[in-house]
Amino acid sequence: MNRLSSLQALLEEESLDALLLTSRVARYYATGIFTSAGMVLITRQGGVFYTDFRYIEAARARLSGYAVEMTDHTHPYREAVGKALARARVKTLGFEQDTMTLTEYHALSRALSVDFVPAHEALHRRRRVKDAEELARMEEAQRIAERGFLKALPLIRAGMTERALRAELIAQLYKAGADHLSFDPIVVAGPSAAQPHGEAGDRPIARGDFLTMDFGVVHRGYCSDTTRTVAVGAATDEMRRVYDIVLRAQRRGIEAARAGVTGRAIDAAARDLIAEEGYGAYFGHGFGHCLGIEVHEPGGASPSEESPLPAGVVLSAEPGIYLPGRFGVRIEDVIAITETGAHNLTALPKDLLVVG
Ligand SMILES: [Mn+2]
Repeated sequence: MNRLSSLQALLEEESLDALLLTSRVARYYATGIFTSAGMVLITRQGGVFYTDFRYIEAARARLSGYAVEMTDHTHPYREAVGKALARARVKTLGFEQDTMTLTEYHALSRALSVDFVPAHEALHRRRRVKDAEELARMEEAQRIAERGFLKALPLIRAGMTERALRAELIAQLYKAGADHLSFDPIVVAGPSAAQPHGEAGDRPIARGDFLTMDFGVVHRGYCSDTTRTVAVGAATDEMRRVYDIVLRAQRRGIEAARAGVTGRAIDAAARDLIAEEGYGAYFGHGFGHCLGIEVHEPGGASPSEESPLPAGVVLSAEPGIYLPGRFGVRIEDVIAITETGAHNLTALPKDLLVVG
């Protein structure tokens, strides 16, 4: 995927002469290749990919549309970019202020005689709208994660530790075709499941526990993210009631999602239902976050998201109820906003499953 012309359009919209991409993620977004080092400069005239000896062959072979320039000790990034900026008579340079270190910023701003303009938000507004290729990769990532999860499910036994189950789940995710994991899976049971992002520990999973598994894979550069809570052996009426509330809240939020609706409204649809059922104090995080090349990208559905979402935004739908010291439930799908509603990229069933 090559987004040179799309990023040149961003220059136009933001009244920038050029854009300097320094983060690994933004370089990938611009060029479709991952490198551990490099910079991408976008000007109105074209794009240049700067990298070092380790990546130069791959970059020359695989990058179309961009000029490729090698940097080294005698021709460092700052000098190479500086020359290009002078040639293109750049006055305003957009940069990624949220990921650049202060050291890098000081070095660049001393070396380059341009105005540095924060461009992180504009870049993210563009990145959050996914094209058909990105949506296809994300849907395939969900499928891979689901296949792995379904292979791990029958391995769950009362008496095994959260840590042991996490190891099985990781193995199954890779066997199902994951390139990488979006994050180390969260596997928490019983009272630990009341901590939304608890760490898998050495406590054995017990009969009667709720068990929450939050997992994701990376497929061709794009992340999946899924959470399911299952009951081990048995579930009390209260557990079933709480599960049902979370599931209805999730469906309510997804039903509220469509282009033009704010993240706040989507969140509120789910949050209000949970509050009406008396558990408002136990849903302490947002309904969902954007994701794509990164598993957490800026924006999503939470009380602070007050601008309307455009079609193509992909976000998680993951309400939860967490009762401290007792149990927790979270159900997470990933949805893509469309003009008329939301397309659910997740195909896993959501009815309460009793396993083990
Ligand atoms: Mn998530």
